[in-house]
Amino acid sequence: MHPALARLAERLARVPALGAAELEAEHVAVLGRKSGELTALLKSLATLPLEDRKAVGAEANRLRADFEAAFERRKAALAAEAGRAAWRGVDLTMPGRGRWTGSRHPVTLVLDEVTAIFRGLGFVRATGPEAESEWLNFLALNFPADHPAMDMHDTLYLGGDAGPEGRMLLRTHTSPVQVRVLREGALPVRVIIPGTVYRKDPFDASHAPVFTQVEGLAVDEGISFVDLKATLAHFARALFGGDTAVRFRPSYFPFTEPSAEMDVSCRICGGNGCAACKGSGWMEILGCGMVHPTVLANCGIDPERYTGFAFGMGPERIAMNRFGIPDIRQLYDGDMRFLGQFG
Ligand code: 2NL
Repeated sequence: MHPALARLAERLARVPALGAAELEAEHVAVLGRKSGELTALLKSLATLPLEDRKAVGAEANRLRADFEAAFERRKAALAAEAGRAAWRGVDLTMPGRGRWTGSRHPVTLVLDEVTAIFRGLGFVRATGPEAESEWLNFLALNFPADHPAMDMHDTLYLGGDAGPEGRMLLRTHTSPVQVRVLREGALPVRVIIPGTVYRKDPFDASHAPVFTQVEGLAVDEGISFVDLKATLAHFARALFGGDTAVRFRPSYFPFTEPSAEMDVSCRICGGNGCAACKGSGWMEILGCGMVHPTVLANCGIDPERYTGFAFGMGPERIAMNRFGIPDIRQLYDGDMRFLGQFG
């Protein structure tokens, strides 16, 4: 027997034990076009004596087919082994992690409901910037220049030079949007304004430095306090249920006269008095009033011809009351296990 055939047969027997890198090297060493031992043997057949050529040639060709098959098999076996190694330590009986499902924030749920109710009454949504001037946020709204809300202590001033309408600040309510709408002068106006507002408050169970407000405004000829009461009573019943009682208590805001707070019968106890309403049977949900004539005049509107009502409420408070959330921080500390429960 040709000595190369014997050596190659031994090499073939060792293929099933080779590692991945050795397998590559062995493939080159046996079948490589330039340096492969079997390739060299096949090339040398022409130089053999005629009587050997046929037998050696047949054996060499069989070896080539056997090597090719052995390399393929070993390669597949190594790939399967690597696949199994990747799963080692993975417990296939563990429950899956489940897909993340988004949900709406409780404040968004309330905001959407409130705006939808007013949309049904012909109000349109308006928005405006969160950085405003002293004029738009305070002075146009009839705040006296020495009002405590204007203090550095209560309002976040932005620094930098004062503009033609005073220093710049982060709006403390959404009312400057209403001033912008009124200044445009396209009357009558019925707007509902949801938005983020800022106050220099500590972040505690009942205050947040960044929170949400919804305000509404209707200005036209002949609007009276009756329109205010009927509109807001309808709103309360749409939001809290048709059997909700409402009451208006006198209040004070610089931008409305007269001013009132609207209470609704407590949804927890139905008005009998409980811990949630501190025994009163009522829950305060919004402030409102007839737009102060000075505010209309500041916006270029003739207060002798036009009147209007306005109101404002805090959706956080309504959401906390509706869902029984005791601490406003739970709405804003981003714990999705908590926030995922509502919408
Ligand atoms: C509250 C009370 C209120 C308004 C907001 C308003 C806006 C203009 C003119 C007059 Cl441009 N009024 N807004 C009126 C009454 C009350 O908010 O307790 N908000 C959380």
